[in-house]
Amino acid sequence: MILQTPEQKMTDPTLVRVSHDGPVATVTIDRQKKLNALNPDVIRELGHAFEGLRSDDEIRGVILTGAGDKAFVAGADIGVLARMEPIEGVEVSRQGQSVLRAIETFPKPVLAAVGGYALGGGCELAIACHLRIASENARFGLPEVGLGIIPGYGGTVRMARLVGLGRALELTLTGEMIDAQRAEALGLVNGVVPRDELMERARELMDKIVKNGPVAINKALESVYHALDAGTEDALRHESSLFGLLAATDDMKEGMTAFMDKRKPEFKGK
Ligand code: CO8
Repeated sequence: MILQTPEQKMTDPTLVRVSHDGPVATVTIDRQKKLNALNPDVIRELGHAFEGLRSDDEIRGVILTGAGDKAFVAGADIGVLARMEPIEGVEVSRQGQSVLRAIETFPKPVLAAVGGYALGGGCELAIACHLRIASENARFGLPEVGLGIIPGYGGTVRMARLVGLGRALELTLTGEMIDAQRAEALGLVNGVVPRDELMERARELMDKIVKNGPVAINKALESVYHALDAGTEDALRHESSLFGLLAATDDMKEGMTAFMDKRKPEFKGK
């Protein structure tokens, strides 16, 4: 069953916008009056946005952000959660998890540009992305326990992997917010920048990635994430297989030829 708020029934047309600029797409969650809180419509549109970008050969990287200056995403919609029955709770959690998992396993790099609150499901969404850059006014936290629930979009799984067990437990059990500087110190974000430079600096970071061989970037992501779930020997063999596979690509020939010719490579993603 899909839970709906009364407000949603009035059909909110576009809660997730996608724009393209060269090889980089920007996905913007736009539900500003509720600080971009994730309701089932936002989750569904977010899933569709990434589905569309997955097969778009022009796109080599995605920046995910929230509209407005105040929030990336202030969490799952508490109005929806408040009316949740147990079975629905499982379903709603699984629906959100599958969209976040599609982002985590997205074949191209996904960078979260966090310009304000990233709380609860919003923080979980940010850590499902491959990289994060935050504005100075960003705030992170997993306040779920203060509402009598636990993170249900993968936060109890991904946070410890990202920042370590002790730090993840501190965030999860206190439910307290941390500022961008502390998030950077914990390794929760890759950088902190002034709010008005957020999108520009996110793009600069993404440009440093998408100038590299697209197939290599894809296989690097695959190898790193495979290793998180695999034993060491399996992970090393998997890395070798992917490494060998890249010898079959035009991109490898181009990358190495360009180095020897002392020019910049022009990768085709093949
Ligand atoms: N859900 C619904 N509405 C929200 C949410 C939210 N998470 N966050 C903010 N809003 C709404 C407010 O209710 C308010 O609406 P209205 O104007 O109609 O009253 C509007 O956004 C603006 O918010 P505030 O007036 O509260 O703005 P402030 O600047 O005073 O405060 C805060 C900003 C501190 C971010 C505050 O809004 C807040 O604490 N928000 C809730 C944060 C939170 O607890 N998030 C976690 C939610 S639980 C969750 O994410 C679980 C994820 C896993 C779910 C798995 C199964 C679905």
